[in-house]
Amino acid sequence: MGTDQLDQLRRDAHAQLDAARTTDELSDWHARYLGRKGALTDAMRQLGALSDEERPAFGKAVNALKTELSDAFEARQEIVRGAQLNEHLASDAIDVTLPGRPVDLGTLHPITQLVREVSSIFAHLGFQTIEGPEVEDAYYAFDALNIPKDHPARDVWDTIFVQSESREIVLRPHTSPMQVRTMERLKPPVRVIVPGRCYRYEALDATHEWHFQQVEGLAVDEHLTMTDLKGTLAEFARQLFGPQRKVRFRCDYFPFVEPGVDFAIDCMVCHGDGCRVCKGTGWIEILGAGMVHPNVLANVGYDPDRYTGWAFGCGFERLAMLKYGITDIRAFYQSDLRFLSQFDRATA
Ligand code: 2U9
Repeated sequence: MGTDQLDQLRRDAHAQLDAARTTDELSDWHARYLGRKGALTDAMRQLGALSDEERPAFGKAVNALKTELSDAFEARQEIVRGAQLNEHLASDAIDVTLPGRPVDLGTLHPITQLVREVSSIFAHLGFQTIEGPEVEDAYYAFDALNIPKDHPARDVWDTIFVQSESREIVLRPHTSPMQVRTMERLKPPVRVIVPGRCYRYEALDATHEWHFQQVEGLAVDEHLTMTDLKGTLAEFARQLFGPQRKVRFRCDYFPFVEPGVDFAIDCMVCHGDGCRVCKGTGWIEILGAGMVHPNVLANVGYDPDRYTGWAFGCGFERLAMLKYGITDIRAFYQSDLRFLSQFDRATA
């Protein structure tokens, strides 16, 4: 190979390099000219065949060409990469004028929304919300609440037992165990509400679930009377079901309160005339309540001669059914989005 051929090689190399448009074409070019088996390595190999006079000048020329082509390669590589990047940016560009794709957001379960609403109403009346364990010692679920072992009242709660040998452990049938625990821990005045999931061994139908959510409230202090109970519950019902609600208190029996009452509001559908919702009576019972039994106060170490208290308990599903006109309790726990997505206040 002579200087002429080297010149030709140089021209070809530059021409092909200028024609390379992609990184693949660039690496082919690199292999063809600068690679281990490329044209310049070939040219170097031919040095041996030259005469002593020709060799130094040719060797120098090949080395110079190698440097020149390497520099040219790097420069071209910059240009090709830049062009490819621009092409990508152009083809992936986002059209900010297009309307966005809708994102489906989940919503809070209707019962969760109601738990928050009830907690907020009672927070404004000075009550703290507390939560407790769903698996409980029978002492807290029954004995401490004035329902001794073998007492017939215990059968009223169709309890699910987790263990019954050495110690009776139950799935709590109401949230009352947590009020007992709270009273054991704190001195009066006590004002708490306890929302939470409860369990009962029930045959299922449109108004009975084996698990449901309940809220119970408890206030204990000196000089508390039934008037405090009546005022607080009336305020609660009016905030939840409308300010014009009439309320009714009637005698009832629960072992942990004395006297006990059932609490009703006038029917918000027929306003007392009688309809299907109120079963023709004009009244809807929404919760049970009463003055805390002195035995329950004594069980937690409060002096029943000094302190009095009142308490209430009600089922959230029943409240929600009344508030939203739902006729089957099972709808809450079937995870049917057609039902759940109707309660789409994002957060409450
Ligand atoms: C303590 C003392 C007293 C809570 C009360 C009721 C009346 C009541 C049921 C109604 C339907 C619950 O959802 S339901 O099954 N509850 O009628 N609950 S008084 O009394 C207490 C609670 C805790 C320490």
